[in-house]
Amino acid sequence: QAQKKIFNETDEQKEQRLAWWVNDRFGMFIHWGLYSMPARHEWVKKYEKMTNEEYQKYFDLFNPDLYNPKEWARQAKAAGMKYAVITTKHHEGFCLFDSKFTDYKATNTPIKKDLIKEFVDAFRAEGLKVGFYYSLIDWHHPDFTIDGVHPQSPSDASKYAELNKGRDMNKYREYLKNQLKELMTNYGKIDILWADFSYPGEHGKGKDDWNSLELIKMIRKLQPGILINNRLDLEEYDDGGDFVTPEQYKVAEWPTRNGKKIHWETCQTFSGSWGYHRDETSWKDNKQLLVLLIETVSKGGNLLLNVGPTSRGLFDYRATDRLHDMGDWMTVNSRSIYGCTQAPADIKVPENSLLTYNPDTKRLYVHLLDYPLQRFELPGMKGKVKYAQFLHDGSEIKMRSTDKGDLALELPVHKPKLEIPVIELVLQ
Ligand code: H79
Repeated sequence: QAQKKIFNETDEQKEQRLAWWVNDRFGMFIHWGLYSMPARHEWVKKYEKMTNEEYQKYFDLFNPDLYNPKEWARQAKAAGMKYAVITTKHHEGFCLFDSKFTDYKATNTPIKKDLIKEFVDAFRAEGLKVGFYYSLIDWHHPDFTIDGVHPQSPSDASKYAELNKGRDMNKYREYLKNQLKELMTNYGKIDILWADFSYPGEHGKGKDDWNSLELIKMIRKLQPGILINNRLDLEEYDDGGDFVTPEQYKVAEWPTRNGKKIHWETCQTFSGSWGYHRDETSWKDNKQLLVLLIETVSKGGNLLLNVGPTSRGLFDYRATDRLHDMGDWMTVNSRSIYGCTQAPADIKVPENSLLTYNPDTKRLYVHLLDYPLQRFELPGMKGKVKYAQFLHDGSEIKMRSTDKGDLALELPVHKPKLEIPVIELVLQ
């Protein structure tokens, strides 16, 4: 089958470019903008059909006086995250960075700072990789045409043409290009560009509206090592995106393209919305979050877990608590995450567990979701295991034969004091 390609890069070169990301597995998403002030979802402007005038109060008063990205970086790192992707601009159009091409930016609010510059410096200093989320959609720019996702979009689509008189997507395309050029030029090395999102169709926007082909070429030229997600609507090309991005749902199995397993990263929230939401009560608990991470790696993917900082510039205590608890688990169990992937297909998944596998060390990790009573059977593993131990304390787990002559482990009666204990099996 003929492959349509944009770049001259071999599969091997691509794997090298993505090697750090495949190894690291776990990153932090950060959604921060004016919407942290209403604190009721980052789509509030659309959901409540606010005009620019109604939304202006947030811009006039935006003053995150407690912003300290060093503390954010510390918390991300302590949770075991290795990279972070921040919203430089979300759909509302507000830029956290200092752009020459708009006045609608943080430097013109009471905080008067390039928040992205400080973010990049702080996260780099902690040894974390840095990514930029950039919204292709813009609900503030006067040339962005009103369509199905715009706050001012009327229910009757025949009214779009009238409303869009005076709006010029050519100018908006120039704006996109100019801003992405700034982001790819003014902040040093950038590891990820996370564009969001395309919705091709009659009342939507896609590659021709953004000029995606030109954008992706410019981005890769300015940042040759960068990874780019798949939301520029360039799916017809084999290399129109480096990884797919299942958002807020669980993939049934490792995603494929033309029958081949592909790179993927699921992005997930703590509580449903991405921006800070004061009143949301649907927060996932520690076990759910750990299962999310482990299950993702067990299917060969990455997890980008989101925090929505408050308008004062802090992580909400509910986020801080959860990051802290994940960090406690990661401190002793990260070996089952970093450098790991799906277990070989011939290995049977034991009951109530999730498997990950490190192909370099040939170690298999059994995550015990429901702690079994004493005997734990590993069907089909007889003669394949050299040594078994708990990962959190490196204590030996004795192996024995089952009645059927298979392999079983002798676990202590009491569950070790951690949410999901992990058994490390050193394979022959
Ligand atoms: O930034 C976060 C979200 O705000 C943003 N992506 C994450 C990372 C996002 N929110 N929703 N979506 C992406 C997908 C939304 C799809 C829909 Fe529609 C918008 C469904 C209905 C309105 C666009 C228009 C697709 C169908 C109609």
